[in-house]
Amino acid sequence: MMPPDTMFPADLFEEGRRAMPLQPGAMLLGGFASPRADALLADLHRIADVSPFRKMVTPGGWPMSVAMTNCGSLGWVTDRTGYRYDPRDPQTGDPWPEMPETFRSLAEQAADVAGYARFEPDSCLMNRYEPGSRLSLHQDRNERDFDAPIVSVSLGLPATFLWGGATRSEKPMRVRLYHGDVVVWGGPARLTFHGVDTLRGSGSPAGEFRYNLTFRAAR
Ligand code: MD6
Ligand code: FE
Repeated sequence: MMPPDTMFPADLFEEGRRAMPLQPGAMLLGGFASPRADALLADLHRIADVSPFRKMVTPGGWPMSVAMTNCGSLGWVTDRTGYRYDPRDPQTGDPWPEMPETFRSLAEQAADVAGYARFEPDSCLMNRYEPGSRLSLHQDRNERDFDAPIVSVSLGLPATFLWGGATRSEKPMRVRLYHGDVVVWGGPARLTFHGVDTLRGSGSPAGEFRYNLTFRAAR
């Protein structure tokens, strides 16, 4: 007979990993991406060789402290004219690199485990944080519909994720995100304010950057 604990969904995770709800609709899947992290990073670097990380300018004219690029059929961009999804990399003039199968399957499986079946991402925004980088509280609302969840994968240096509320003024909860952690959110949590606190260097074997992949159905 199978030992009873092989019947729990937690069996999908490696030993010692955890799944933790942040609020209804939002779940932290601790270490979900860890077994595939090397392959994800290899694909990330391959994409960045084609469409490099760059510090985009906000509509207000300030360069962001986080460097960004994209893969998939649409990429999130910001410039003086505003925020939008664009099928081309404005820097190269070419379409964004294709979303690799490693990325797509991870995002679909994480969404599924978190209760969002049939997630079909068409966009992956890739963020690169260096020590001193931060991302102020925001909502993700440039996608066409808010029915699809967002899947967010953390790689490299740990960071403190700020998990706020339905309004900007709610004091955010602080959640430490480590290499291999995945956060999935949607439904009642889809428009929750969130951000990333100033990244601190650590001289750790995780390298000099934190990377974050956010998968969306943007179209
Ligand atoms: C980050 N993430 O973790 C920034 N947005 O680097 C986001 O802004 C984000 O993680 C929507 C959904 C998940 C996220
Ligand atoms: Fe966001």
